[in-house]
Amino acid sequence: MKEQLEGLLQAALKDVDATTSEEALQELRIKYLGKKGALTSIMKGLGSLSVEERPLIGQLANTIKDRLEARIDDALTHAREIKKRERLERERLDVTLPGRRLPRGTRHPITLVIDEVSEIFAGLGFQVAEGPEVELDFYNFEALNFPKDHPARDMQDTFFVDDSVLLRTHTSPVQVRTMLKHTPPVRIISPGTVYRCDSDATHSPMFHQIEGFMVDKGVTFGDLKGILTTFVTQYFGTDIGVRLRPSFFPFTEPSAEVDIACVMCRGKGCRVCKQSGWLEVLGAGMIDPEVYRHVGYDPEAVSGFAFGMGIERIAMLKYGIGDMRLLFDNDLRFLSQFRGECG
Ligand code: 2NM
Repeated sequence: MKEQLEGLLQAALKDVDATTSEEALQELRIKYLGKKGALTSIMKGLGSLSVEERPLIGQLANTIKDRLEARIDDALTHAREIKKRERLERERLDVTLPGRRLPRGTRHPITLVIDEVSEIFAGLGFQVAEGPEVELDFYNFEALNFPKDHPARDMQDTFFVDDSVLLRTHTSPVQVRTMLKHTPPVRIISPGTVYRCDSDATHSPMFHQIEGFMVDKGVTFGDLKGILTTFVTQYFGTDIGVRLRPSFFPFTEPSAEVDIACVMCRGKGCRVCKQSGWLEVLGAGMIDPEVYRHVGYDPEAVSGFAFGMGIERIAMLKYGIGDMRLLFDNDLRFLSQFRGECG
């Protein structure tokens, strides 16, 4: 039995030495030391030994078991170590590799103009307000002193949903909503999308506006001129020429148009300014007392001015865009030329 045990030990050690995988080592442990293993089966013969031999063989069996156990544990530790090293090698990361550049989007020029103009008016104390594009006739026309038979209310210009609901034709209803909600002093600009039933090379049925207004005690036409001149020179350059011409709007009296010296020819006369040397950039005026009555302001106590501009036109002048349709085609070769930073 002693020879049997020593033979088993030699065979087992040889097996262990020849084995590298964790799974195979676990199987060897079962094969030699398990409940139905080789050692157990040899020890079944213990009962046939003499009383003197039995403890000696028992001791030998224990020693063999411990040695084998220790060898398998060592081999397992070694196998796990190798496996871990292989995994680390496989998953090796070169942290010095340069990163992959993500393609960056650009702001649409319409958004860019809205952001730039808002920034200038924010500096003059104005807040940005927005409102619904599907509007009530009351906010779009009635409260703004557009008489029922005014040409701007014609089916030709306005997309009606029904008798009293329409797509806003300007962002002025935002001013009306603001005045109904807040008492003076108020200083607001309202950028947004507007709709008019008009479509050709120079008119899109969907376009964009920025309007603004200011109402307080004692606001004068001088304030209008000062604020709008400040805006225009900050946006188009301090050396740009500015002039005001008399005009008409249903919601302002008196009304004016703000021109800048042509950005292309600087006032000499060219195709862009139709040889006049001037470009119209803003409509404006002192808010008509009739508007105040509709929103519950006292026209005797407060006064103010309002203004509006078409963003497509401003974008074309600012960025030298020759065809308005470029602003609606969304061709990336065009759009990617504008500034990438957002916000
Ligand atoms: C313009 C020109 C002149 C305007 C007036 C108002 C309101 F609601 F305060 F009466 N909002 N916007 C206005 C005035 C708009 O756009 C060419």
